[in-house]
Amino acid sequence: MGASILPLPTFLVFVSFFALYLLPDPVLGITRHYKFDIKLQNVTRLCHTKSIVSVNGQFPGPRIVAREGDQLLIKVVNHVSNNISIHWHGIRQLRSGWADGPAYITQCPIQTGQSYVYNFTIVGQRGTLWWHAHISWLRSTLYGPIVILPKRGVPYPFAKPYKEVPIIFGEWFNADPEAIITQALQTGGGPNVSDAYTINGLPGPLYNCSAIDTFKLKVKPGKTYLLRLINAALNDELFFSIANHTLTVVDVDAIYVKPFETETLLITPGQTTNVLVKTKPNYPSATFLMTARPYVTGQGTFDNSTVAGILEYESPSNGMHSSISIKKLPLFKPILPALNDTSFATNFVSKLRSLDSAEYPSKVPQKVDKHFFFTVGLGTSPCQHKNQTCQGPNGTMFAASVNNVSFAMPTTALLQSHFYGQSNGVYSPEFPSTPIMPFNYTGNPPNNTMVSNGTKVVVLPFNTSVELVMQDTSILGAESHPLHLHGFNFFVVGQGFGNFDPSKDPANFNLVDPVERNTVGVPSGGWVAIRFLADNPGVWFMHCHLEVHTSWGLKMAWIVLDGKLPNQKLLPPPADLPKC
Ligand SMILES: *[C@@H]1O[C@H](CO)[C@@H](O)[C@H](O)[C@H]1NC(C)=O
Ligand SMILES: *[C@@H]1O[C@H](CO)[C@@H](O)[C@H](O)[C@H]1NC(C)=O
Ligand SMILES: *[C@@H]1O[C@H](CO)[C@@H](O)[C@H](O)[C@H]1NC(C)=O
Ligand SMILES: *[C@@H]1O[C@H](CO)[C@@H](O)[C@H](O)[C@H]1NC(C)=O
Ligand SMILES: *[C@@H]1O[C@H](CO)[C@@H](O)[C@H](O)[C@H]1NC(C)=O
Ligand SMILES: *[C@@H]1O[C@H](CO)[C@@H](O)[C@H](O)[C@H]1NC(C)=O
Ligand SMILES: *[C@@H]1O[C@H](CO)[C@@H](O)[C@H](O)[C@H]1NC(C)=O
Ligand SMILES: *[C@@H]1O[C@H](CO)[C@@H](O)[C@H](O)[C@H]1NC(C)=O
Ligand SMILES: *[C@@H]1O[C@H](CO)[C@@H](O)[C@H](O)[C@H]1NC(C)=O
Ligand SMILES: *[C@@H]1O[C@H](CO)[C@@H](O)[C@H](O)[C@H]1NC(C)=O
Ligand SMILES: *[C@@H]1O[C@H](CO)[C@@H](O)[C@H](O)[C@H]1NC(C)=O
Ligand SMILES: *[C@@H]1O[C@H](CO)[C@@H](O)[C@H](O)[C@H]1NC(C)=O
Ligand SMILES: [Cu+2]
Repeated sequence: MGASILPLPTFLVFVSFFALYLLPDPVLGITRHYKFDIKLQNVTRLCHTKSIVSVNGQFPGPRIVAREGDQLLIKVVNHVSNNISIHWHGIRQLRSGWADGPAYITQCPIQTGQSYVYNFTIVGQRGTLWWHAHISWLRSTLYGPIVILPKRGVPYPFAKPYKEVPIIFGEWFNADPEAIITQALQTGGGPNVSDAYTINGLPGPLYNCSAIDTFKLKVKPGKTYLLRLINAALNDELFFSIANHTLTVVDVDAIYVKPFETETLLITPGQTTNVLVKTKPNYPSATFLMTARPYVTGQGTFDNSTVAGILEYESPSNGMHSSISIKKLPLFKPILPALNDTSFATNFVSKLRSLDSAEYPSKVPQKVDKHFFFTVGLGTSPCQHKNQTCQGPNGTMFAASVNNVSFAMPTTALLQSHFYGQSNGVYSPEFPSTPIMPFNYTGNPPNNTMVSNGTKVVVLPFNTSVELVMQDTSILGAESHPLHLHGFNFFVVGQGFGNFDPSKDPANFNLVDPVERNTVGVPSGGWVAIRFLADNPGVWFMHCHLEVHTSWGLKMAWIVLDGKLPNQKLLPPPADLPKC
């Protein structure tokens, strides 16, 4: 039928006007409903079957797909004996702190048989984030991707990929991770390490009894794929590479960056990285491994194994490569940096810059209202068992702290206490803004390695512009710590090795196009400086995303007070908010 232009009948104009009126506004976004049933599921990996806590019987858990501007209503129903809470990692949660999820910080846990609807809107973010349990070590099996597409009709600032594929790294334990952390906290020693790393839940062919459990990415030649990488491992930063294929980094933590090419990338727990991969123009006579293994700076034992998936070119229809012949093709394996390659790590993170275009300007605070200097690292606490030695250093228990305060978890949620003005006996607003006893943070360890403890927070007036320097300590050996801040993105304005020098280092800060993100690695034996605007009222957790360090107390919270205007205030709690 040829094209002909006809005047629209009046009734059609009416209908289309009405339809437009009734259809969701593409700019404001739509409401998307999800239901998460938390239940047990049997899973077999490495020839070992065990019962895991999962969402909707899926491992890894279901993918959430939304557009920037959409509202999400996610009903979480707890059918297991564990207490549960779910965190939407990296979502800003503007005024909706009740939906953030860390147990005993913004909510009491969802107890057995209970449910809670997480209600939040995605504002000003597009890329990849993820969700995970935020209580004890349950996130070892409770995690999944959050894919945030740009608003309808808004293109990516790079060529539209042919396909998009989430790739989520995890850590598999043959034993029950809850038993592992319980045992470690009792003995005071380091927890048992994992048995494998996983890609989309699968360890891959480099482990015994695991070849069938291999993630395969089937590709066509001459196309561009967008890989949405997420590090959901419990305790390990990871190097990642694909043999014979270059990665172009375009987005981290749901913020666009200036694109750059790399053969290998580093991703800490809590971080996400979107990369473009261009496939070869013609069918290669080969298949290619994609692998990940840890970057480790600490002194404890760790899982040094390698997870692998396969990048496989689909058989062309002309039959030149049958699926049988593909199996006989040579297999190429990428070469990853040494497990302790700090110079690679430093070089990689120095390439990350925010896009800072007219459309996506970098809004790094130029002036600072409040400066903070926090030491982060390990220490010890006295053995809790009378007449027994503990398995931490010199018979003590491992601990970890920020400014020597090891965070003591409250038994009720901080956000409720704050909202109802009942902080008494729950938390104190006395978190030190600098170390109480300065020392040579990266020099010889001090004689006294014991930490103090308490439930202390920093209170910030609305719209305070904050600069925070986080300094690694060498008390039990220098170590890189991926610090994650809830409720905000921050700008990484500087970093370096040794002790931060407030008289010299700020002169080198990048206040033009620093990378904006929600999780940053504090360099091993060094420091990192971040800036953020405290424009989101609520209680916001900040912690190391190496779960064992969080368990040992490397965590604290910020309270951002309400502003004066009505739209600068935390909303009241939802009626179904769980109680302690
Ligand atoms: C898991 O396996 C055990 C032992 O075979 C069985 O008793 C249990 O019902 C299974 N659980 C589920 C959720 O399938
Ligand atoms: C979700 O939160 C918004 C406020 O941000 C509120 O207006 C709305 O009623 C809530 N929706 C549900 C289903 O609770
Ligand atoms: C941790 O490893 C030790 C030594 O292999 C073992 O005896 C212990 O049972 C393990 N703990 C857990 C909780 O699996
Ligand atoms: C893959 O890379 C290796 C090492 O650089 C090289 O020897 C090999 O020829 C490449 N293979 C293909 C199919 O590109
Ligand atoms: C991993 O650790 C084991 C035991 O400590 C060791 O035998 C092995 O060589 C290590 N592998 C790598 C790749 O470093
Ligand atoms: C990294 O490990 C290798 C051996 O595994 C060691 O020779 C080297 O000194 C280490 N490098 C650093 C910077 O610790
Ligand atoms: C600990 O040792 C002291 C003396 O050595 C003894 O009196 C006490 O009963 C012991 N306590 C426990 C809990 O074993
Ligand atoms: C443990 O004790 C030894 C010897 O007394 C000492 O050299 C070392 O520094 C101590 N380590 C810690 C972590 O306290
Ligand atoms: C801190 O210790 C390091 C390593 O021992 C040393 O090089 C540095 O000079 C010390 N710094 C100060 C200020 O004492
Ligand atoms: C630390 O211990 C050493 C040896 O026991 C001692 O010489 C030194 O004075 C102590 N340093 C401090 C700051 O107490
Ligand atoms: C916390 O500190 C108090 C002293 O302020 C101490 O009695 C208690 O044992 C500490 N708790 C832990 C878990 O270290
Ligand atoms: C679950 O959370 C409630 C409220 O904090 C607490 O009283 C209870 O002991 C917890 N139960 C388990 C199994 O951890
Ligand atoms: Cu840490």
